[in-house]
Amino acid sequence: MLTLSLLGLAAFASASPLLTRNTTLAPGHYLAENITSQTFFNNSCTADTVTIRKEWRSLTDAEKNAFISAEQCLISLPATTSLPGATTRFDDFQAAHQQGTNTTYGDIIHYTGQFLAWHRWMIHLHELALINECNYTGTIPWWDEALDAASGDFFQSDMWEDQYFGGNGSYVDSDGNNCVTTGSFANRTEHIGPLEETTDYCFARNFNQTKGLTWGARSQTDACYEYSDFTDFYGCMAYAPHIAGHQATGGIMTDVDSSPGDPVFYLHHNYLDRLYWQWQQINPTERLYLVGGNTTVTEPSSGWETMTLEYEMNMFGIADNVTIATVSNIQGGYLCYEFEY
Ligand SMILES: *[C@@H]1O[C@H](CO)[C@@H](O)[C@H](O)[C@H]1NC(C)=O
Ligand SMILES: *[C@@H]1O[C@H](CO)[C@@H](O)[C@H](O)[C@H]1NC(C)=O
Ligand SMILES: *[C@@H]1O[C@H](CO)[C@@H](O)[C@H](O)[C@H]1NC(C)=O
Ligand SMILES: *[C@@H]1O[C@H](CO)[C@@H](O)[C@H](O)[C@H]1NC(C)=O
Ligand SMILES: *[C@@H]1O[C@H](CO)[C@@H](O)[C@H](O)[C@H]1NC(C)=O
Ligand SMILES: *[C@@H]1O[C@H](CO)[C@@H](O)[C@H](O)[C@H]1NC(C)=O
Ligand SMILES: *[C@@H]1O[C@H](CO)[C@@H](O)[C@H](O)[C@H]1NC(C)=O
Ligand SMILES: *[C@@H]1O[C@H](CO)[C@@H](O)[C@H](O)[C@H]1NC(C)=O
Ligand SMILES: *[C@@H]1O[C@H](CO)[C@@H](O)[C@H](O)[C@H]1NC(C)=O
Ligand SMILES: *[C@@H]1O[C@H](CO)[C@@H](O)[C@H](O)[C@H]1NC(C)=O
Ligand SMILES: [Cu+2]
Repeated sequence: MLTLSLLGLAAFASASPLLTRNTTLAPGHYLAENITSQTFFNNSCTADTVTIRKEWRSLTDAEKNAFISAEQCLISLPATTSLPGATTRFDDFQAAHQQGTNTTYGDIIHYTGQFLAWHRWMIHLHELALINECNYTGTIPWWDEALDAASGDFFQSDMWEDQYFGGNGSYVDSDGNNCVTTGSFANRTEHIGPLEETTDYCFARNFNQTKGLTWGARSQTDACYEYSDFTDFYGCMAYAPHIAGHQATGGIMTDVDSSPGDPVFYLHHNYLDRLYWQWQQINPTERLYLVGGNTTVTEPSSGWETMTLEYEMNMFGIADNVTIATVSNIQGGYLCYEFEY
C-alpha cells in the first residue's frame, strides 16, 4: 500500500488568538460570520461576477449530477498536454501534479511555500476546464471534512453513494489494490502512477474511519489557524487537515504523486483552499499576501532561493505560469470566487 509521506508538524509557535470564535455554530461554521463573510473584491472581480463554491451537500440533485457528468466528460476528452501517461483531459491534471512532485527536484508543490497557492491554482484550472470544455455551469464543490469528523462517521456524506462518487473499494486485485466497483467512476483504469510511474492499474480506495476522525477533526484546523507565520501555517495545513481526506479515503488518494486520479481529490483540496482562505480572512492585512519558505526542498547548486509573491508557479503545459500573488486573493481578478460558508 502506498503511503503519502507526512510533513512533520512545525514547532507550535505561541500565537495570540485573533479568532472571534462562535461556539454555538455547527461544525464547519466555527469562525464568526463577520470574519468569513468579508470580501476582497479587486480589479475585475466584483459582487456581480463572484461565484460561490458550495459544500457538496448544498448542491441540488441536478447540480450534483451535473458535476459528476462534467468530470466524466473530462475523462472522455483527449489530453491536450503531452505529459507522460496522460491520455485524457482528466489525466492532464493528474500528470501535472505528478510533474510537480518529481523527486528529481524534490516535492516542490507540497514541501515549499507554494503548496497552498499551487493547489488553489490547480483547482481553479480544473474548474475552468469543466466550464470551458465540458459546458459545466457550476463551481467545484467542497467536502466539509470537519463536519463529518464531528459526526463520528467520516463517510456520512451522500457524495459516496452509488449515483455519485461511489464508495470504498471492494475488489482486491492481484496487485493488492482495493479497486472501486461502485459509483460513477467504478472500474476506472488509472494511467498515471503509482507514484512516479506511468502504468495501467485500477482506481482504488481503502476507507479508514480512524484516520478521518483523527486528522479531519475541527481541532486540527483550529490549531493551524493559530499560526501567524506563513511557514508554520502551511506546515500545519500540510499535516492533519491535508492528510485527513487523503489518508482516510485511501487507495490512490494516498499517492503523493498521482492522488488526483480520484475525482474526490478536487473536493478535498477545495476544502483545504477554504481553510486557507479562512485563515487569510482572520487577519487579511497581514495574511492576504503572505508567503514564506524556500522555492526548493534541497539546496540547488545555485543556492537557496526564498519563496516570494513574484515566484512563478508551473502547471506543466495546462496553463501559462502565474505568480503566487496572482492567486493570493481569491477575489483578486484572476480568481473570483467565495465559499458558501
Ligand atoms: C453565532 O451563531 C449564532 C447561531 O448559532 C448566531 O445567531 C450569532 O449571530 C453568531 N454570532 C456571531 C458573532 O457570528
Ligand atoms: C467581528 O465581531 C467581533 C465581535 O462582535 C469584533 O470584535 C470583531 O472586530 C469583528 N471582526 C470583523 C472583521 O469585523
Ligand atoms: C488589487 O490589485 C492591485 C493590482 O492590480 C494590487 O496592487 C492590490 O494589492 C490588490 N488589492 C487586493 C486587496 O487584492
Ligand atoms: C458544449 O456545448 C456546445 C454548444 O452547444 C457543443 O457544441 C459542445 O459539443 C458541448 N461540449 C460538450 C463536451 O458537451
Ligand atoms: C465493476 O466490475 C465488477 C467486477 O469486477 C462488477 O461486479 C461491477 O458490476 C462493475 N461495476 C460497474 C458500475 O460497472
Ligand atoms: C522527473 O524529472 C526527471 C528529470 O527531468 C525526468 O527524467 C523524469 O522522467 C521525471 N519523472 C516523471 C515521472 O516525469
Ligand atoms: C474499506 O475496505 C477495506 C477493504 O475491504 C476494509 O478493510 C475497510 O474496513 C473498509 N473501510 C470501511 C470504513 O468500511
Ligand atoms: C486505520 O488506521 C488506523 C490508524 O492509522 C490503523 O491502526 C488501522 O489499522 C486502520 N484500519 C484499517 C482497516 O486499515
Ligand atoms: C531555506 O533557506 C535558508 C537559506 O536562505 C536555509 O538556511 C534554510 O535551511 C532553508 N530552509 C529549509 C526549510 O530548507
Ligand atoms: C514556469 O515556472 C517554472 C518555475 O516554477 C520555470 O522553471 C519555467 O521556466 C517557467 N516557464 C516559463 C514558460 O516561463
Ligand atoms: Cu498535491
